[in-house]
Amino acid sequence: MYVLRYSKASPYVRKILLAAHHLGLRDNITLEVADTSDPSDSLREQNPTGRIPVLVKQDGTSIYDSRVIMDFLERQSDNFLFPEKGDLRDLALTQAALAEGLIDSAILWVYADRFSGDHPIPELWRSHQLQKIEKGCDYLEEQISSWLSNQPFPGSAITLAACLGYISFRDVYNWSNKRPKLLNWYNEVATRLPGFEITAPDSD
Ligand SMILES: N[C@@H](CCC(=O)N[C@@H](CS)C(=O)NCC(=O)O)C(=O)O
Repeated sequence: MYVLRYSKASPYVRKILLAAHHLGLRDNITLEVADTSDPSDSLREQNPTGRIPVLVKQDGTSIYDSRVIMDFLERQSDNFLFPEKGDLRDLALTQAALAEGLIDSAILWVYADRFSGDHPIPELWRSHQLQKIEKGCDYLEEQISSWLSNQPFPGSAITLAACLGYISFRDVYNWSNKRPKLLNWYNEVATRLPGFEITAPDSD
């Protein structure tokens, strides 16, 4: 049994849970809520950066970040998240990296408010992040047809599903507006991933 330090709202945690569903490993993972804003949470002993997800293995060692956890889980299963080698692996990992980059920008957009204290929200910083999200979504609208081969390697689709779900959940950006191909991909591919509904973000 593995322990996943988690929060239901985290897109990186959702990525891990969707991967676990696909790999048939969800029942091997116990969830333990982590409070990333509490310096006394044991999370900081498991990951000095205080970020989730962290996976605690059976021998008590902790691994992070989400990419390392995905790689570890994939090795515990007979199913796959990414092609094993070659150009297809490079392509799938790059697609996942794009979705991760957009998640990073969405999180930074959210944190601009959360960590501005008594100061006004830094709009310049927010628009800097929004531009990346907008550009990324434009690119996806053009390229999403190359992501359609969801099976048997859904690693990049899982990451993009978590990304778009989070952008909507936090009301960061209306990514589906005037992007029919991306919306269609979300409805036809993302929502059909095993565990899609049960992993949806619904709280802090
Ligand atoms: N590159 C990391 C990013 C993880 C991350 O940023 N997690 C957020 C929650 S979605 C977090 O823990 N934030 C708390 C903080 O930055 O202090 C990964 O892939 O796991």
